[in-house]
Amino acid sequence: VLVHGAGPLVDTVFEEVTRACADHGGRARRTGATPPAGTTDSAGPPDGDGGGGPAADEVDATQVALVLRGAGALPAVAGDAPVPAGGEPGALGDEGFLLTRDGAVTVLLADAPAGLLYGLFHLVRLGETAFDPARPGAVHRPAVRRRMLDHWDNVDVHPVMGQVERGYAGGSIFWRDGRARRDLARLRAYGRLLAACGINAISVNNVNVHATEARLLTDRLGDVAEIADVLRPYGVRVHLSVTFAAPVVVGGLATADPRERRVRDWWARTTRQVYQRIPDFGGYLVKADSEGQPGPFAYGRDHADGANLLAEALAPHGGVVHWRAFVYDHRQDWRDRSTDRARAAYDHFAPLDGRFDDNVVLQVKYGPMDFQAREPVSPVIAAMPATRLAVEFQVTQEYTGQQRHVCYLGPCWSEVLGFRPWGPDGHRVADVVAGVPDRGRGGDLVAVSNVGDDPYWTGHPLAQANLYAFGRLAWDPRRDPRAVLDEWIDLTFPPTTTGDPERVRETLHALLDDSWRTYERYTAPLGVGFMVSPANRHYGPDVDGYEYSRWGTYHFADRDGVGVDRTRATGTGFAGQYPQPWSTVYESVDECPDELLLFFHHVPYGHVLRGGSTVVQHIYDTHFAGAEEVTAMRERWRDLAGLVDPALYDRVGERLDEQVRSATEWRDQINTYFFRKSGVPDAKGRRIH
Ligand code: BDP
Repeated sequence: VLVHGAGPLVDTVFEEVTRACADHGGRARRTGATPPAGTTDSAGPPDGDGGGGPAADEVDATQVALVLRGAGALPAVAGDAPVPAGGEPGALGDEGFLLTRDGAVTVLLADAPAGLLYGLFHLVRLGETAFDPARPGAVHRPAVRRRMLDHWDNVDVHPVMGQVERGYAGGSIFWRDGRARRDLARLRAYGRLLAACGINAISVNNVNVHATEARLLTDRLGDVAEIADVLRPYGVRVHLSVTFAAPVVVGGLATADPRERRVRDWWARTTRQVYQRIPDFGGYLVKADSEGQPGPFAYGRDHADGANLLAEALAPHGGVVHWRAFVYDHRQDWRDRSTDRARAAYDHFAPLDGRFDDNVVLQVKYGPMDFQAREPVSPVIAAMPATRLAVEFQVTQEYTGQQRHVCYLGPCWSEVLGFRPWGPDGHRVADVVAGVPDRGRGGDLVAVSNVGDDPYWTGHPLAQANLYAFGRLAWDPRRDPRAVLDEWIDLTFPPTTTGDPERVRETLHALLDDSWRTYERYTAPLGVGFMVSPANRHYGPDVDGYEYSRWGTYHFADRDGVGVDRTRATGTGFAGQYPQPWSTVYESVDECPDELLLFFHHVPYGHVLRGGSTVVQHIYDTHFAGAEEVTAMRERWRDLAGLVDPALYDRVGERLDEQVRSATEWRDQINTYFFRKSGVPDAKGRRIH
């Protein structure tokens, strides 16, 4: 295998190739490591062959060449002919690559080092088939330029949220008890994992910025720089969550008002220092005027003023600000039906379209509420064509079983990305994020990370599939999530490491494939959301847990019916935030898709769904079915006894036991609740307590 090119990322590629050759046979060669005169990147080691290119016999033996174009003369890989140029130099872009063949040689070309890195992982995914002479050449490029994970990691252990807010995989890989962990080997392994998933940016601390984290921007910047240094060779740029009040909290100013000269100067100066230490720093992530975080409202300014303040400081250095649209009144009066949390992001941000600087990315949760298992797609995504948007997913399973339940979210994200806000002939959400004239300026895909210091990275070993799927769908949102799942299974449980590979593959696929819909069946019905336990940090059922509280997350169940009237005609008007045809579809109780009925409408229990059954009967049926499916999953896992690693087998088994218990609890509480409210017995005569 020949690796041709210079720089830290190409070094990473060479290391990977060397490692693979050591494991599977073959020999790794390096050329082009000395950058051509005039370039400044001299981080690569000297050419493996002493600088002159491979000797003739080695040339003939080359079977695979990974070549960075522009890194000096193209090497010869077969006889005397150089590798094919593969089209216009530069055409492959910052991260793209071309996989082709030159006679007997498999050739991977890239125009930038990151392309070579992603190409390498592509080869790994393809395995033997990469070398099939019949494989047609193909260019690969990511659909979305920034594919980012947000870590909600605290530096200090938070008294309520712990080390990682909504973390279900142990401690943080970055921080412990107020200090940087400096576990560089683990960080390196993490960089490798991220690159293999196609993720190229992370933020390293919680969006809720507490006192110690605020200092990461200033006197604790060295901790961030260290992480950036380790992740750089994997093509991952580091971002930081900052508090809007930083000029006051760590800058010693009396104000953080965006219109004040000294505030702007402070951000400019501070940001310059950040870039001196971390030249490829990604930028800032801000949760402002949301759930108690400070923001521009305190100074009578709006979110565009706030975001542009930071954007202005970052612009000279090429950085971006991710400004979150998760803004709502978290002190609502539950008796007041005229307010609606679902409306809030649109009401705040849609009027600001066109006012954000070019390096502001408005980060919008995929649904209007808060990462529920089922929500309509946020109408903000269709309302801001002049603004860069990032759609935010939650890989960490706060509301989807907290990594104790198997819940493969690929199909959920794929539905969101494939949703067409302007109807069947219009663009998709994925197009808006990728950038499309008149509809979206192009932005990012972002997700809250599910990774911690757990030996399996994600607590539940099967939750790794979600991390992988996020990265892969961000690279190519049109991919079938089931194919992505199979890819993950093949990479994580390679045939050589398991007994009976076919059975392992089938069982894992069966367990994960429909698990999101299974989860939906046994939890809150028909898109109504929540019903989770406040006392138990959103784990397990508590139907009325949030019903009479300030958070704006209500289902309005009474003796006659359930659901939230969000119509224009009689409700909160949220349905009117969508373009046609969806605003009409959602407005109509007859046209609204069943799975979202209770998100948009308050209906009697006897209301007949499009699917044919009544609302209350549907609730009973899905809850019995969901819990049964989990029991079947538990049984099915036993098929793998002795076929996969025993520790992994036990870990998954324990969690499935808990999922059976929890799904049964959900079933019983939801069914009993609606039976008691409605007085309607189960048409199939099943026992409801
Ligand atoms: C909610 C979480 C909370 C986060 C918030 C956010 O419960 O911990 O701080 O989202 O996204 O889902 O800012």
